[in-house]
Amino acid sequence: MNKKRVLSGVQPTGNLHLGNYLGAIRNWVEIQSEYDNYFCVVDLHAITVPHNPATLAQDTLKIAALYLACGINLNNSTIFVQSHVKAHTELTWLLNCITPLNWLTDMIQFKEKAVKQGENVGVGLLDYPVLMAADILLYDADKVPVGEDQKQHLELTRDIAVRINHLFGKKDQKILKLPEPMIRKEGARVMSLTDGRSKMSKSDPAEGSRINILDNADTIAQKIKRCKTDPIKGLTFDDPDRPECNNLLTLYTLLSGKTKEAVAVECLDMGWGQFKPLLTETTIEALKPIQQKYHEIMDERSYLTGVLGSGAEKAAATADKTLERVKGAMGYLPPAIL
Ligand code: AQP
Repeated sequence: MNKKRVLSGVQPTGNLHLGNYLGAIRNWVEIQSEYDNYFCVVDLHAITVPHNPATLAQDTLKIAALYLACGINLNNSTIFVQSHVKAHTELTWLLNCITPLNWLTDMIQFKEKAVKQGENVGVGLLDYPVLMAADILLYDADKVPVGEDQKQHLELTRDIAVRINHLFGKKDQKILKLPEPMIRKEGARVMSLTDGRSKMSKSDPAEGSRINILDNADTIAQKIKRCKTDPIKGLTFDDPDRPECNNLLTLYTLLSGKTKEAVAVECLDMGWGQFKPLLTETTIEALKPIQQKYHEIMDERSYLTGVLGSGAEKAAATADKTLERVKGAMGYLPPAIL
């Protein structure tokens, strides 16, 4: 029986943090053997906010190396760079033309990021979810493992697929497959270290708000030492008045591999002076093997570019078929076969 297909990706913008790892990549690794997986570095998304051309290529390689370092296995998974597969931009155009404008202006992430960009907000930021829909629909993905922040974009992807099927499909013949989000409860929303009510994010100007996967031991220790806590003794999950406490306990649970119940008992009578060194040690130990592997892979540049070259070839073969199917349904004249 054919395995169901998974697609997901991360933008090469800045450093990957624990939110990206626990909300997305770690879950990819855990489920990968059950699925046929496509994991892309979504570099076209990276320019929807101002970017640095001098670092984009290197950042793209870094994310691909981190996928491998975190445990993505090439026996189950294809790793590729989004801009290497031309069908992504072409399908985006076709989808743009059937997507109502108000579907995009309603997107929460657009509204939040547009405020930060002020008058310089570009059309690309508004169109980001349509590009994301193309990324997913090109691969006939069944499941899309993401963090909670992407749920609305997944719903939009489904709406766009329904619209294409409705406008151009035949009764029993769907053109595009409707994907489902795969959002794990634990780690779906890792919060900032400086404000337990906002999500940990690459674009937060406060470096101390996040722990990056590649942070060294001293940096991790400093960030945890300075992170926001509260004056209450005894640490508990799920208290709405203690968002920082819930977030730090959740990080400890996920990084230690212990159950929530075991952590609740272990930390019930602890103060922050006892808990912070424990979280620091656990974080450093959890990230150490990933960091070691990452540096080995980055030192073997030709191996990495080889992985991305064959990944792009395999991805393009799949994506081109979907693109042709959509163009055929929309009535395009196929190119002449010479
Ligand atoms: N804080 C988070 N908790 C859980 N999951 C998260 N993700 C991002 N932040 C968290 C998930 O990581 C994946 C990659 O997302 P991306 O590359 O699109 O990154 P992003 O959303 O741009 O990451 P940031 O840090 O949130 O960046 P900015 O600051 O630009 O908004 C996705 O699956 C996402 O859900």
